[in-house]
Amino acid sequence: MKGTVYKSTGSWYTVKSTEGTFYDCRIKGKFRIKGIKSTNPIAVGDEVEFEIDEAGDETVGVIWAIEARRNYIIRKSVNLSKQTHIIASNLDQVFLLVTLNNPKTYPVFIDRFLATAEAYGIPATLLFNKIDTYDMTELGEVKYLAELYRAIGYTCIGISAKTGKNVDQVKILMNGKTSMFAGNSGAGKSTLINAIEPRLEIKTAEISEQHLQGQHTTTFAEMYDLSFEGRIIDTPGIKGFGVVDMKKEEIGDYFPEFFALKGDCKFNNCLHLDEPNCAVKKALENDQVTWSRYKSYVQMLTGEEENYRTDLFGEKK
Ligand SMILES: Nc1nc2c(ncn2[C@@H]2O[C@H](COP(=O)(O)OP(=O)(O)OP(=O)(O)O)[C@@H](O)[C@H]2O)c(=O)[nH]1
Ligand SMILES: [Mg+2]
Ligand SMILES: [Zn+2]
Repeated sequence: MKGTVYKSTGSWYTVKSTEGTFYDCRIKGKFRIKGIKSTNPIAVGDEVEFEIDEAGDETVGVIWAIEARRNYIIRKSVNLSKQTHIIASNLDQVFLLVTLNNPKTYPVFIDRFLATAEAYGIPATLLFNKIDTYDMTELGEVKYLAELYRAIGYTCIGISAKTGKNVDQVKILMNGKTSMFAGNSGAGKSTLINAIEPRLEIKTAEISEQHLQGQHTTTFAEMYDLSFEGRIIDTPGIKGFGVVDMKKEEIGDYFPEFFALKGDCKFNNCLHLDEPNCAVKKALENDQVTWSRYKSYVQMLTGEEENYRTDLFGEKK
């Protein structure tokens, strides 16, 4: 039988068969997927082949094959720095929920996320959530950020998952697609899914008063069918996306506004650092490229990752 993985807890997988029945499955043997050292061999979104094993009264599926992935989003594993964790695969698009505070989403986090999506060729949209809580200054900041990222080519929407403001616009974008919501813990991913599909009643939780951060309420990625055409994947809050094995010369290509200028750099392998006649540096001086984007780029390039590595993924306490 063939099916799609809707949930994975590491030892159990929920698979929806092509006929539309859900099965609890385990995996058979070891899956080694070429080129990826991952802590989870099978992820949400994977297309798999499985067979039904009748053990006594129990019906258990056994996954024995996985189809090639169209794409996937990963994060680095917490303890095994060389290993990666696949968050989800076979995505049509990804949405990043950005919040100015409670929790604060840092620009470098946004830029890493966008570069990761570019690297895997997945269209990305930024959702500035919790706009019901912002004062004029903060709304101005949202406007500034939205304009910055729109100028690069990303769709940006200011929303409130709580009041439902502009959620319709998100629904329109989700129509007919498999989407993933990503963002820091507490940014409102699960709340937004509930706003879109109230019957799902996904668990959400208040921001911790002590740390002004989310509490890692969602612990496993899970896919849900929507009542309109489309599927959504809720994911646990993460602090960083891993772009593993990205070559130095490649990173600039995942910053679309840099990539557009690359042809005007003197050297075709220009890293936009100290090379002479660099079009990106020139654009930076003319304010056509923003410093925040450039800073994120340099940080990714120089592997200034200490914080990023150690601060990667707050495990459920
Ligand atoms: N005021 C306001 N609160 C919101 C909004 N969206 C989410 N929240 C609140 O933020 C808190 C965290 O929301 P969750 O949906 O649990 O966040 P999450 O991104 O799923 O977090 P994790 O599962 O931990 O990754 C909850 O108390 C929500 O009610 C919003 O638009 N406005
Ligand atoms: Mg959640
Ligand atoms: Zn250059």
